[in-house]
Amino acid sequence: MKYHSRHLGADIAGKDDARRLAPNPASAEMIAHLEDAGIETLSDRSDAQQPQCGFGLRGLCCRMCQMGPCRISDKSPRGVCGRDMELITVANLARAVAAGCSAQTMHARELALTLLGVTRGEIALERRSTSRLRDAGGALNVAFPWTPMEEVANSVARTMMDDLGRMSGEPLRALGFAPKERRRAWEAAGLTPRSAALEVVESLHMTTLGACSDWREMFAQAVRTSLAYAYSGLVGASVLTDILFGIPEPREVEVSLGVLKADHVNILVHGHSPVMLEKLLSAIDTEEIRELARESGAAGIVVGGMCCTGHEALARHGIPPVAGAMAQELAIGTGAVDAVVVDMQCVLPGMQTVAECFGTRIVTTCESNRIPAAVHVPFDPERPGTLDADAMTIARLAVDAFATRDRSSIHIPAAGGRATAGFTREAVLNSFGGVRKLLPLLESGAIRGIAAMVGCSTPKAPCEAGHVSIARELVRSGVLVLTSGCSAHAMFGAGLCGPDALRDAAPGLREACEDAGIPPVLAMGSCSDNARIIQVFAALAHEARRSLADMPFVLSGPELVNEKTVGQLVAMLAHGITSIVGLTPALPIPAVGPGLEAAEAGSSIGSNPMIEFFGGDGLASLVGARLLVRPDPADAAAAILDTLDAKRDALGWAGGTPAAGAA
Ligand code: XCC
Repeated sequence: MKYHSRHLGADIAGKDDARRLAPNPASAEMIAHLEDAGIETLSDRSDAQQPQCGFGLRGLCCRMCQMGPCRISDKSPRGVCGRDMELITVANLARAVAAGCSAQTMHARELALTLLGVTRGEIALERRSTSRLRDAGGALNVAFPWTPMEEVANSVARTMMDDLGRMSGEPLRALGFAPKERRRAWEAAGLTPRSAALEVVESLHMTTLGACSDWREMFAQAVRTSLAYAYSGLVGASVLTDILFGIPEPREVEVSLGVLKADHVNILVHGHSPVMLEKLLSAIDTEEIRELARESGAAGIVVGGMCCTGHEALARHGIPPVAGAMAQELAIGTGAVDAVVVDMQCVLPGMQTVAECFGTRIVTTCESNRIPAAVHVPFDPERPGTLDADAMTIARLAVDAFATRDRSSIHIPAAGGRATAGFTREAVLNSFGGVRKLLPLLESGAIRGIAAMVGCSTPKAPCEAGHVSIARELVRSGVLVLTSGCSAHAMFGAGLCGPDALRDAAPGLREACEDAGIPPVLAMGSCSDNARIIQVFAALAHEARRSLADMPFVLSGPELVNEKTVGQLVAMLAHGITSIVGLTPALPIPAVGPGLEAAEAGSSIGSNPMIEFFGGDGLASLVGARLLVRPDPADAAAAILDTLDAKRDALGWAGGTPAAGAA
């Protein structure tokens, strides 16, 4: 432990903890290796920042005008303008959601423009899924069964683009993908979203000085923005990616850094949008590039996946995942990586330092994302004419890097493993024989509940340890886990999606998963594919004829980092999914006011209007969910199980499965 944060009521990890406690042995080995080599990484910079600002950690500082910065305490309970704790914390939350929505909007925009380019014949891609396109046309109400597919594709892409960007106040068309029960609930609560752009602009407007003084209305705006994000952004990107590149099928792959090979060209793909990735994989597969690699003395070419572009590569091509976003420096630190091809988001500026130490070439492919020393080969979906040639340029550059780099300092951890991943809504339901077979497993208690485990990993915890220890306890207690993004990378590294993952599972869950031929932790893809998790939840709630808020489902985000994941958290709450979060700064459950003493003593339960709203009846009466903060993984697992059991009790469903080994 680096130190105990009285503000978070949590132990904050230091680099030593990451090295000792990282559940993925490859990560632990690389942290030690880079320390020995004197190369700075995320953990060093995190250590150097400690202790972090107690006001910032609780979302209590306001920098939204130039009279500040202001910070809230018992001594000064209002900022200069008069904003109080509630208004400041909710404004910080709303701005984080707006930023997250903006990022996802750019991701979905790239895909919508790509689909338009394909329909116009400007991009040499074939649409891979007619069924997803047909469904999207239906959900967006732009196609009849007899409408020609090219016309449907055009209408889907244009409607999605319009949902991202229009400034009029009409409701989001992509709400056609949402459960009807939720749409009614949002409408009744005044939470129906308009376009993503309008909701982002309105969030920035309402949070600027003197524009809104009612924190409940500001929170409602954050919810509308999160829903625009969820449906135009997450669902938009997930559906468009399926239409363009095909619906994934689960597949078993090798995982972790051990997939890199010292005598091969090693290329990592990193980011979120898979358009350049698809072209790059085709380029690497050409005789020209294979021959170039042979001439360079390479025994072959390895492509490894990082972050969410890694999930896209895994799900559709079986590319092995090597690391989540927060381990990107560790991957480059193997010294084996010839090129990292990055598109958009979660590309840490610090990776450049490590890349320079090893001569690794960084290639940026998104106009939004520039890195000073990188080679920039951008994909502009509005001018896609050079896409194929650009992909070849990148492939040649990676092979050239192999030929010219100093390869004397390669250190590839041997630790690895296997994982089954690439689950869609269809794959999850079909594995169990359909929603009609899966629901009775839930009703009987064979499966105690379903937890969505999502989001980033933070250096405040020992390198993915929060995700892994919670997931292990949930599986042991009979909970099926659906995961995505960097949480899924943590599960891969710890073997929780692998062939032995059922060993410690509760009997009911083990039997159900053995019959289905799946692990107890199902990796459903990138962060955008949280859309798939919502769809599984929605299918079960529909089959049970219940509200989503009634069902034994939870969200666990133990280490949320990116503003995108804050937006996803609010969207899940809006779906009635009670959420248990961990070491997350700037969330509006500050340990201040009357609850200060309890919070400082280490409890996350105090009493102030924020805690009462999010953890009590305020949010519950609005959308049917609660937000609980549990930084300690054991406390988080207990809160998840309590939440699931309370839902089961209210439904009158049988009790949960006893934990494995329990009497
Ligand atoms: Fe977070 Fe999404 Fe980024 Fe990983 S990648 S750091 S947002 S979990 Ni999608």
